[in-house]
Amino acid sequence: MASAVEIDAMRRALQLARRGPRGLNPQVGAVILSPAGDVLAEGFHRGAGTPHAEVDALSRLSPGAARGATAVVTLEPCNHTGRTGPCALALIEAGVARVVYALDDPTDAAAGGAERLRAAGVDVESGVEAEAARALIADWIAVQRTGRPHVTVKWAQSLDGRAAADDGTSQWITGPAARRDVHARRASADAIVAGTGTVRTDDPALTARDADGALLEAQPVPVVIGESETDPDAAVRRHPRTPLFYATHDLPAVLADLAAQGVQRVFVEGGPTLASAFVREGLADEVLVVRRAGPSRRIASRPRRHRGADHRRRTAARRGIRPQPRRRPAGRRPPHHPNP
Ligand code: AOF
Ligand code: ZN
Repeated sequence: MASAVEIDAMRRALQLARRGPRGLNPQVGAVILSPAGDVLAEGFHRGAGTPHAEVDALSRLSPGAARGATAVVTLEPCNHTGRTGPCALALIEAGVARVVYALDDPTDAAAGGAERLRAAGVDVESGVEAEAARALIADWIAVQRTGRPHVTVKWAQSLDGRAAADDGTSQWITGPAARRDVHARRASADAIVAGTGTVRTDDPALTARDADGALLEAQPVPVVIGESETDPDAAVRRHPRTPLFYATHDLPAVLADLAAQGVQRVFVEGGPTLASAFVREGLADEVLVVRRAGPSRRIASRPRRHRGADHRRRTAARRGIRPQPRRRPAGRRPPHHPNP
């Protein structure tokens, strides 16, 4: 059982973890406690290629100072040599007597640290504050599982059900409340995606702003997908971060490449062509439908009346045309009857 002091230390380690960046590696924090329960050192991971949280904490201690200590870490100490060496070994070599961690490492490459520690005689306990630790790195865990970032598609729809006004003025399709919400969602993404068509017609800045229009500090990277060229003067080229251009329609390949660059969450902003491509290809984890509606007036959606075959036949007869048979979904074709 973890002691109250260890649980407190884990909460502190979670705070430390949040100081690190989202990216290719998970955010991880560590606290080293003396046998009496005093904090000896703290550490956190500052991103791929830099020391892991445990090693960062140990590096703040003089040699031998961690002998008999307890290491409290938000993720199972790794067991592999990646960009850095195995943390399990570093803890063993420092003489740590006990390790308390929150979550098992979900990757095949790095897992096994707990076993290695136990085999070396270290007392190991897992699952402490696991839910908070999981919530902190949920997006990173999902990327490990799926190989691509989480995708939210913004689906702008006017009240007549169309995705954009015919004159291309689609940037005003949302009400003020919806625009605020969209900015909040932009800011919580790691990348904002738009198609070349939208960049051409709407010239969006693809920046995250506050209610007064001021740039927020954290800016997701702008991503432009499509084969038509982007104007050298396009607003997106003045974005505080260098935009990524993908001259392709291969969306899974784009997402895999973004994941390989540490992007965990993308927000697909525009426009209707790109949005429907993400949805059609089954790549949308979440669709955000925003509609033109005043801030105080709620507009209930009116379900479309389902019109049966009779209605279609009557309408067609009135217009003097022969109705086309409705296409059946694939795989549900009627048995084939050859002509006698
Ligand atoms: C830890 N402590 O602070 C972190 C861990 O390529 P590397 O060497 O940076 O290893 C990255 C992997 O290590 C990463 O995918 C994850 O499994 C684990 N991250 N492990 O013991 C840490 N950030
Ligand atoms: Zn490690």
